Amino acid sequence: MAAPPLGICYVAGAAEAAGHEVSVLDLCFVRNNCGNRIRQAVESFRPQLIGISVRNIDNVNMIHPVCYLPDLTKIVKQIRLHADVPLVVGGAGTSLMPAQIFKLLGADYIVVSDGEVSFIRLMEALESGRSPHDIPGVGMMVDGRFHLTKPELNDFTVTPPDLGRWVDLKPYQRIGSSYNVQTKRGCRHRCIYCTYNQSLEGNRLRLRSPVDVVDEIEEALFKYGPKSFEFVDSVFNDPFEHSVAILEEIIRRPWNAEFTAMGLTPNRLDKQFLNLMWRAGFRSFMITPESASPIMIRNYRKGFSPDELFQAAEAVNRTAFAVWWFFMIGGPGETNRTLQESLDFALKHLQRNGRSVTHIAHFFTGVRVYPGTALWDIASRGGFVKADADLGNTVWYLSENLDLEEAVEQMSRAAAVAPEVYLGFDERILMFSKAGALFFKIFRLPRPYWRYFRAVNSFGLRTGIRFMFRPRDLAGFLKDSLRCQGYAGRLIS
Ligand code: B12
Repeated sequence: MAAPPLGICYVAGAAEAAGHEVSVLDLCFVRNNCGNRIRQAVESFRPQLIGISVRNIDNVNMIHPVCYLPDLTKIVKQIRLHADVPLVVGGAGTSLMPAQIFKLLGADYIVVSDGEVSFIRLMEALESGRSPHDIPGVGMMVDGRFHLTKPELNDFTVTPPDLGRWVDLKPYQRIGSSYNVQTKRGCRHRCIYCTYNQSLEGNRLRLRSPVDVVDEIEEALFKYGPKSFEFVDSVFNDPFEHSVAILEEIIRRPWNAEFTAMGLTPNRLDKQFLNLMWRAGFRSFMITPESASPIMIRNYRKGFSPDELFQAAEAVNRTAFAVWWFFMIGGPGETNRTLQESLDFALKHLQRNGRSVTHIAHFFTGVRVYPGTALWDIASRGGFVKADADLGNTVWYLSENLDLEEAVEQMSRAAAVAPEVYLGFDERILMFSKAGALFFKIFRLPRPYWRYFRAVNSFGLRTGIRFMFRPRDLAGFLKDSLRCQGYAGRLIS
């Protein structure tokens, strides 16, 4: 699921609008010769400053953990080899653990949270020989110690990112990626594990005018003709009225486009709203209840009631959307009973049974513990996370009341009868996603391509190959994987 680098495009656009000459080098599809590409870019552009966007530090998968930081350090080494200029690091990954990323990459400056204003002010300070240490959101070494000035979260009124102006969108479009659009910043939810309302976007909602958002979509549609657009807000349908205004504005325009969104809440996801989404051009979306157990919905502080969740599922079942549901197993208070409640919800409400809707019910085991979250405090109070813990080490929460062997059994039983149930373990098939994308493209199958997970699972179940590649002792494998990483909860020893 390659995502065009929206963040760096915002920053590039803002820097250019402030009078700087800017060039973006996208390394997403460069496999082995990053060094060459970096050298060529440096030689042709001769930058006076280089910024790196660190979006992901790892894949947040406890079963198959992949850390991207070693590759990143190699990239930084190459940059240092070819350019003797200040190096600034920004992006969501950086904002999650600024001091650690700063140190690991040996950067000169980092920018936390929104990049546009801080980056420009940083460049102005460097140009005029002033120290940028007091610029909001900027981190650097001061008197031998890392110093970070608290970010200021400005209103969301920046230059539209114009992705195709900065990066080649064709390779993204070839593998089915959408054109990403942000309609707001900030999240007012208080889910215990989440970082969005903290260093990433803050909890003050900063809404863009619906007309501006749809103007941006219209311009991109005519300039680059993407097959689909994806809203990348933390929660697309919150505030409800803002999302309604955007959908209505899309409907008012004379063109048609296809939309999807990452992150909807079940709150007020009723027949009327779904109908509006459909009329605007939505054919799929992701939704993140994380649990269907009343206890866990409360413990995670999800901000909706179990009834709202059931009603949302029933309303979705009367549509033809492709919907990817996310469940996070193992948070504080999770037991095998609460897990079963979530599985039963998937088996009862998220199965196709002759309906036209396609559900994927994705169950992840373990909850990533990020610094600054309420979950971090819970884990610290339990003595599982030490105040001086090495944050570069991934830490997972797994409830002490969850019997892991039994949990694996429960999930496997559900997956054996429902192709909709997709386990973290199944992410292995993503290895074949490029080949899959080619197949779907040749046969002109509708996007997003993840809607075919269900069909793939169904095929796997019928032929008996679904569980063939699973480690024989999945619970044991999980425990080993946990032991290799930092972890919290029952398995600490
Ligand atoms: C939408 C989203 C997705 C969508 C993307 C859809 C799309 N077409 O773009 C989907 C669902 C596909 C997705 C997938 C994944 N995601 Co995601 N995703 C997000 C989310 C919610 C928003 C990202 C976004 O586009 N923001 C809008 C842009 C404008 O903001 P931004 O990139 O942060 O950029 C701003 C600043 O960071 C800064 N900045 C950025 N770059 C730079 C560079 C410089 C030099 C400077 C100065 C500043 C700067 O300025 C920008 C403008 O203000 C974030 C969480 C969040 N709220 O940020 C997670 C998040 C980025 N995702 C995350 C992860 C882990 C993933 C996956 C690896 C999950 C998985 N196992 O598959 C994949 C990876 C996909 C990929 N190829 O990168 C993590 C990364 C953290 C980590 N541990 O690594 C995040 C932070 C969520 C989390 N806390 O777990 N994701």
